[in-house]
Amino acid sequence: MKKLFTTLFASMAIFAAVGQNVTISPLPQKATWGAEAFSNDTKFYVVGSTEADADAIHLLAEKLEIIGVSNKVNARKFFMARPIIIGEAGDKAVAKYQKSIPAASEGYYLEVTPDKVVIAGRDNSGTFYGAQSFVQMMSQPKVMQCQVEDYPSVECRGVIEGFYGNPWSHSDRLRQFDFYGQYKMNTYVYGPKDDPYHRARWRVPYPEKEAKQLKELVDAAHKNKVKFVWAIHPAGDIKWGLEDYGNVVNKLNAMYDLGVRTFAIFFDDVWGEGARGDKQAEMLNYLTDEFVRKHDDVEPLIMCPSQYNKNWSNGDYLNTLGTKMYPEVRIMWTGNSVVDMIEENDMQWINDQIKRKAFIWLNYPVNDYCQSRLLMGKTYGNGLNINDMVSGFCSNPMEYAEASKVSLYSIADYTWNMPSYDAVSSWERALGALMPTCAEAFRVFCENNVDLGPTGHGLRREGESPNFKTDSKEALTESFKQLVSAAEQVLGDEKNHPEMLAEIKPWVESMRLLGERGLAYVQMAEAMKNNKPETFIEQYLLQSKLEQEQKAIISRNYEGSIVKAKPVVSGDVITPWLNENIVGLIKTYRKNFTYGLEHLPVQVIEDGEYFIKVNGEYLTNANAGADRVGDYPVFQTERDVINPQRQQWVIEQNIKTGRYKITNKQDGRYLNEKATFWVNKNRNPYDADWHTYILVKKDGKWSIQNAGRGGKGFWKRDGNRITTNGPDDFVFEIEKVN
Ligand code: LOG
Repeated sequence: MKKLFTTLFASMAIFAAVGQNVTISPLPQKATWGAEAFSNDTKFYVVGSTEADADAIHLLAEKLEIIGVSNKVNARKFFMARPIIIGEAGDKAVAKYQKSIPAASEGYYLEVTPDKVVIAGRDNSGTFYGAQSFVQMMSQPKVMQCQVEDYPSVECRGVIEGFYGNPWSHSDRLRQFDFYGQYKMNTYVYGPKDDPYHRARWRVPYPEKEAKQLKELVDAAHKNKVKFVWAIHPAGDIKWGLEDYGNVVNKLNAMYDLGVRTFAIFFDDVWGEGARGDKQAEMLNYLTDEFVRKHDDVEPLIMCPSQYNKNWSNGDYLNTLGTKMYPEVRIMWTGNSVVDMIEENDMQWINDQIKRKAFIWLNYPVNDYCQSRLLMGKTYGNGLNINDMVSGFCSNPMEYAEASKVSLYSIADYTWNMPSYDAVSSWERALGALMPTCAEAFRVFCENNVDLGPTGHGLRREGESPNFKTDSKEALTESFKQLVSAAEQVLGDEKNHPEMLAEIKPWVESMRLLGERGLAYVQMAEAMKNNKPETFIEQYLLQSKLEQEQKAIISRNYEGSIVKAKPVVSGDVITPWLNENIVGLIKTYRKNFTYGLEHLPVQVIEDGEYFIKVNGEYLTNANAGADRVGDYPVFQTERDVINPQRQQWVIEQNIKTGRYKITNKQDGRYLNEKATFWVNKNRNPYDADWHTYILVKKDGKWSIQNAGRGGKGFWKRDGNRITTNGPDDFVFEIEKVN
């Protein structure tokens, strides 16, 4: 995290000097700022429009007040307007500025003085980006004098729609392309896992309607200087050999006819035959010969390997690709694991393996593996010095296209100007750019949707819910009120960014209810302190009702939706805190009051320390090893008099969920759903999907039953240990330790 803050002050200082918070995003490579040049209602005429990039001219005409075109500066008839002199290196209009244009492709020179604007690109994209920068300047209160020399750090910058779940809609994608154009991202890889014509039915051509829409997308992307890379995922059932290679060529040709000029072949998430490196290399070479080289306007292929991260790489696979596949084929890479941030050493390693610069597929902010969470936090952790080590850097986002823009905005910043990237200030600018009329409330929302909790992929995001303070009643009230009022503001701002709101609404609603539950909790605590059981029960019931409402929320459920999620807000800070503290209050209340107990959840066994026995034998932690996972406890005939704590078990119940936690008194390890020891403190055995069981009592004996994804099996004694797939056996004797 430290890295996050170091460059912030440097970049703020530049802005402070000219009295303006935001200038150009992504931050330009070189910029000198002067005093105010003119006001933002200035009219312009364009010099150079016949030769300059048509998309740039179109953009200026759309966003600014352009009253005409001219072939020279100082055109009399436009005497109230200022000239925008525009063109690419070599064009007549910008000949005078030739030397100032950066040499790098997509670079541009932008000069603003009180009497003119110069936009001179290295190439068409450069001119377009120069125009975008100027349009941004014109949207700010003051238009400052400047000289900007700007160019990208990374060659291919952008997004890979590569997630499982609901693919983006047509209009989502159209809005994305405008956004990429605006923030200078030049690459969009089309590879939604659940588009059947991309993966499951890759041999089948798109039906007419879908093909027409794709054509529209390709055109819209190109207008924004975005390369539309169409990907095919044949790996699931590919038959190595000419017949299927021909099927791929046919499909690529069909996509070529729709305007696609860059193509990708994916082999991720397959095992067995489809994952063979030698065959993949053979096929990619074949496609290069028989398809790419048959066209003079098709770029080298991009491929996603089966071993696309270091954790999953073994044997000779990467080396085979590296040596056998034509060097121009670009190879994708997600890092040291599936979900990872990328640093210099990691790039060194993979580039050595594949003998070329890897094309980064960053699995952030994708949430297809943690669907209850929205990832709205800062995009941090990638090295700031890897720009020359990558052939591309694309982010795999969430199925929520608008919500993903918080992170994509930073991906644009990072890939355009890597050395100056600052995750904090970039995130701040994103909030203002995306939700300008409720940026503060939106900020609260984003701050409370940061971490993704424990997942198989291991990525965590720091800094969730920074304003959550629990040290006093006032602080708590303030914290919960902030959630409610921010939610209400965002929900009330429907016109601001309706597409964004439509996506995040379930999470915003959930945040409001979380805040209201918190306020009810504060009342419960107060009522108990002041000896008011009626108020306690009343607030408890209110809290329960709000919780039911919260639990009933599901993410958008439009027609054709294949994935629905139950939103979780502040899943690692406020939600668990509140749940635990409500349970704590209820337990204390039970001990001290009698009023209204029938409304509260029932405690079946009192929290405490117990012996667990079967046929008079004691369950014990066979070997102490507080850090060992996967051992199992065993039975001993005798009472352990030397280490009595080995046979003692702390049994606690979360009375709201009814689930138990059984921990060994001696070493603190808890039993998971397999009745083996678990020490991972990040998993809460009360709530976690897996580590969950309940205790049931009948005729004086106890049964332990799984209650999570581990199934509904009962625990039983099996030889010297316990297994968890038994019948409905009441075999346990549970005896309080005195
Ligand atoms: C998939 C990707 C998915 C992501 C995150 C790659 C190359 N493939 O584990 O489609 O969105 O992880 O769940 C993947 O990342 N597989």
